[in-house]
Amino acid sequence: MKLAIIGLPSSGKTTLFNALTRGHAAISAGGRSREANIGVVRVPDDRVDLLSTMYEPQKTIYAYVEYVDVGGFDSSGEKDKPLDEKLWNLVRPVDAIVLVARNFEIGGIAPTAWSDIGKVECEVILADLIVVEKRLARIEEDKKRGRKINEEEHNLLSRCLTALEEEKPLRSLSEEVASSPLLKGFAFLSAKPILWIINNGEKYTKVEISEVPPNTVVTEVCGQLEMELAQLSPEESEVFRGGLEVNAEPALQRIIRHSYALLGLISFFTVGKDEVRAWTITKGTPAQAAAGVIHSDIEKGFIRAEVLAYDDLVEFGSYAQAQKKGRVRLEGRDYIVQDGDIINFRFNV
Ligand SMILES: Nc1nc2c(ncn2[C@@H]2O[C@H](COP(=O)(O)OP(=O)(O)O)[C@@H](O)[C@H]2O)c(=O)[nH]1
Ligand SMILES: [Mg+2]
Repeated sequence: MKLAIIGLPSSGKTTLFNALTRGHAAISAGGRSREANIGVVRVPDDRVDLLSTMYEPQKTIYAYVEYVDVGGFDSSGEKDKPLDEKLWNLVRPVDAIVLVARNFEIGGIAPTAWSDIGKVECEVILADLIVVEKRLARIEEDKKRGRKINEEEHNLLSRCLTALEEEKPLRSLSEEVASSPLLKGFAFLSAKPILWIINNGEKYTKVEISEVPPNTVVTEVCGQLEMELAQLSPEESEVFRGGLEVNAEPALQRIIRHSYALLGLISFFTVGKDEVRAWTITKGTPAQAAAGVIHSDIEKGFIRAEVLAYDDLVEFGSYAQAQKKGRVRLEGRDYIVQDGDIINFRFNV
């Protein structure tokens, strides 16, 4: 899973990036950094920890998340200024966007969390609008020249144009439009699920958000504090967290959890003496397609999936014991994989 962190300058993007990745990227006091920060973090998962203790494998592989702190967002508000294409190109390949909004005072400037969200959403919409208008103009030109055009693409893009002109993000459109294969290549920014993060200072006024739009999740963090905690040892940070009035769950875990939910992601596991591993799939994935995440040969040669629910393994204490009690099931290609399934794929090569 890949997430881009965007927001106005000095909203705390790099601070949050450091909190999430235990990184030490330079924090800008004022000015804006042009450099993007990229970090990979493993997804904390108690289930993988337990499986690893049980099997004592040579390798334990967690699911991971990649964060890109794109930096350099321009908030000059000059509408006719060309957008930073380089910045948006870093955001286009990601699965979801993390939008950081400043809810702390800086240099005597009062917090602007709610207007930050509006401004950044506007920029995102504008970036898509430019792409849609360009493509539609191209189609019109082809039409004039008597070339054959794709009516369905034209129709879909016109619907996108209407939404964007009304300042609505594409993620607010119906699933049928948003997930159309014809639009996939455009990698529209406003179609991506988004996590709004209210970055609170030590003293702050709570931002009340009553209505959350589709494919959007809101959460709050104290970026600065989370960064400081992330730079301590895990033991020390736990002790400090216990004595603080902050959310007991570290920002990293909370943000990953929200992102998984937002993207409809779940994990299944493979276990053995050589390797215990978590795999990430979309909710609703059938067994045969899930096999393909591991290797295309396993998908092609799929015979059956031997499945044990994680909770059953915990209840019976071992795979063999769970098997004795009839909890290990043989499932076919259409079985819908559930979060926490431990799977052993049987296949032909
Ligand atoms: N009080 C307070 N200051 C913060 C917080 N997060 C960031 N800052 C400050 O805001 C400034 C900009 O932070 P930075 O992470 O570089 O913002 P970016 O430009 O969005 O990457 C720095 O001076 C930070 O110390 C926070 O949660 N509370
Ligand atoms: Mg920064």
